[in-house]
Amino acid sequence: MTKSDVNTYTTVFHVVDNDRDGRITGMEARNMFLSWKLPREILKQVWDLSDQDSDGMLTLREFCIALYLMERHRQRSTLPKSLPDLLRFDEALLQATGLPAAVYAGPTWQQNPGNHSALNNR
Ligand SMILES: [Ca+2]
Ligand SMILES: [Ca+2]
Repeated sequence: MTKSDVNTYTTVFHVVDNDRDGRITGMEARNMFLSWKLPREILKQVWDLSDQDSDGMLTLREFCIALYLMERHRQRSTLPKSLPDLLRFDEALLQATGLPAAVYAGPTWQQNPGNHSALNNR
């Protein structure tokens, strides 16, 4: 996945996320998914592959994966049986959305705004 892919997907994400809660529900995704005119079972497979925590909603990260899989399917008509590690740890995607675990570690580094030296040390 390239950075410009991720940028495009992010733009689509914000359009599709009607209530702006940062998650795409099945309802929100429906029209966009249908506009791809893929068979229903493919859409279901794409959704299941992308929804990594199976909460029935897609985060930005999961949504990027979904769009990527649909584009890939359109080009080559194949879907992976399970999500390849290559995609799970895709560099452009991680840069844009962070590691999945970072979601839960959110507040701790806001408490130390002055302590960025370790992060900035290149
Ligand atoms: Ca939403
Ligand atoms: Ca999810």
